[in-house]
Amino acid sequence: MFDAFTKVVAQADARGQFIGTGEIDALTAMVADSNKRLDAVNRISSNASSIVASAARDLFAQQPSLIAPGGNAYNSRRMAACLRDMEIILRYVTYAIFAGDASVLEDRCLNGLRETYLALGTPGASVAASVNLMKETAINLVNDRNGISQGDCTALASEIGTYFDRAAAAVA
Ligand code: PEB
Repeated sequence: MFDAFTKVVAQADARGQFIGTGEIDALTAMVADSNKRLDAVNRISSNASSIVASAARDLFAQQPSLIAPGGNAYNSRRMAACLRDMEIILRYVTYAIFAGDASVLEDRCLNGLRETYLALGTPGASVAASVNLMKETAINLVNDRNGISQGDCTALASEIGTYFDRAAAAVA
């Protein structure tokens, strides 16, 4: 599990080299923008249950067979497991945003998840759809200019998008 700094250290060490100016510049830019990063993590984390609930509502509206008899989210036990899975994935995405690195998400959440869903008979494409729905809400929340210092969050929003994309691609 790396953050943006330890990842640079590990890569430099693997090459047997000092940390280069390009890497220092990139990390300097990241530090300069770190309040935006922490605000984004805070906004997503403190709205996690509504992000999950609204994505789940949209998913089941788009794919009603999931909650019909025989569907993988049919009955309250499976519905609970589904909402829990969405929350777990969102939680690891917030860790990746916080760390500025996807390895925590990859290693502790996505690694083997496709195989788990295959074994469970859970449709991975539907899980990916739920991740994309959460992505939409989370990024809108990050870009909401109300009640926050104004600034350019374009780069951060697209970085956040890549973590959701990795999660969706891992199970699709
Ligand atoms: C992954 N999900 C489920 C299980 C596991 C995970 C290990 C089996 C054990 C259990 O039921 O608790 N656990 C989860 C995860 C991590 C982890 C992400 C990462 C660290 O440790 N069903 C649907 C939807 C989708 C869904 C498409 C979007 O129709 C999810 C929600 N996951 C779902 C369901 C089950 C499940 C289990 C319904 C229960 C399946 C079953 O028991 O038949």
